[in-house]
Amino acid sequence: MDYKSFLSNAVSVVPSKRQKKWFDTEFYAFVHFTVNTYTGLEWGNGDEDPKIFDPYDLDCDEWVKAVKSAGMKGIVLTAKHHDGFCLWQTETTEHSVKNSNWKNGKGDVVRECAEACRRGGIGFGIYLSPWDRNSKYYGTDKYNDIYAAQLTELLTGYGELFIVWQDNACGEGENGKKQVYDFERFNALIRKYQPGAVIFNDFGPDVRWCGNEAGKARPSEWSVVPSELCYRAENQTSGALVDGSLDGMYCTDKDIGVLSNIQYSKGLVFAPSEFDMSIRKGWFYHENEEPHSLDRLFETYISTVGHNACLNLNIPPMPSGRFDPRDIKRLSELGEKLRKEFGEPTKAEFKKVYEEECGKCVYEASFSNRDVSYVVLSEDLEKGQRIESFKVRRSRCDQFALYCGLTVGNKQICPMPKSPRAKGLDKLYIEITSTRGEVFLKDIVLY
Ligand code: FUL
Repeated sequence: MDYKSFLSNAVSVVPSKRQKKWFDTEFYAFVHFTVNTYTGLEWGNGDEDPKIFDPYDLDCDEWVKAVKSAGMKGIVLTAKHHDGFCLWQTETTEHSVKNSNWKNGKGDVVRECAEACRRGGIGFGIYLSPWDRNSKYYGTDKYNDIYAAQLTELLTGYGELFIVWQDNACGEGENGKKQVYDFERFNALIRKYQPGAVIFNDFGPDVRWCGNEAGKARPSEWSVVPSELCYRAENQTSGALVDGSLDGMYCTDKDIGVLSNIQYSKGLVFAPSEFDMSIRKGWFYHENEEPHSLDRLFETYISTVGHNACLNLNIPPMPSGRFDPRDIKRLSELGEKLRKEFGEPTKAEFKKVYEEECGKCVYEASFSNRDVSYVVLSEDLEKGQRIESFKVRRSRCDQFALYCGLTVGNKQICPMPKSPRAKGLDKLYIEITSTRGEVFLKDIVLY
């Protein structure tokens, strides 16, 4: 394939409807809750007594209120973690809320959480761990039937889901055997019962893992990635230049979607990244852990939601079933900070100007005189992700850029210098310094 066709192939890779909707969700909450909340473990052994699960003061409306105060638009609940304990009234196992004393064994955390999300007008999603340290069938074909049945109960019993989160952690079975998960079958069930939900998995189809649990983004976070990595994605473009060259690629690699990789891939897919991180050190509640500082959370927001990805921030409930007041406070501080920084958008009028001499694309953005703290750029993803690098300048020939960036994608938040150089402006220039094709910005918004 010649270079020109290769580039036009790369920009032809576009998001599905469900991926676009997911991008709009931007920021949502993980809720890790199971028997670990009562044992202090991060990975339960699977032999925990269901009776220890007793969220006597559970209030999912409080969860929803707290996550909304931070501007989050959904909750993803661990319906079952690696220990195998099910938070809903499942027919598939005795290892569930049914055998706890909570609400005389009649409680259902999945239902309470789903209904509270519905009441609060935010999305609801589920995490269902394929790794199950309780099931005696783990490591056999029968376990895949059980997992499929659990998934079906969750997909059909709790209304619309916005995401199904598949954890790839795969440990030992009772007999030392590892399970070969039948993801093809599981994903077909999700598509059948919840066609609007995105499927998160390290390897696609819809949303990929960013590669760490610390909110650390790559300098360039592409949504168009080699199909060797997200091999479960549908709609792969063909276009192998070198067959099999990237087969060892993994989500933790330093570069994923950069030209030097995609040029030598078997094909390309649209698979944007999600950052999952906990508000504290652990995924489950440990009383002695403190929430991260407001600055750390705010910076993580900028470098994830503002870096062509979504942020899934975990808030672990306490044994009572309530959120810790320290976390509630931090969430509301974060919401306040986000409203302060991004509460008053100014949409710029913008037009494309071409510099004759080098054919480079520059956007001129005009707005009424203001001090600029952030310039937020979005590409029209219907036309594919294209921009490789850009500079924000206050005038066409200013030697010093206010900001130098790489990818744009769904949303790129560019913090401006705090110096007088970003004050009292009524024009800005976005100079596209490298691109995979003609550029289509969708929005330039100033704060
Ligand atoms: C990992 C799990 O092992 C952790 O316990 C946690 O659930 C995290 C979100 O995914 O793979």
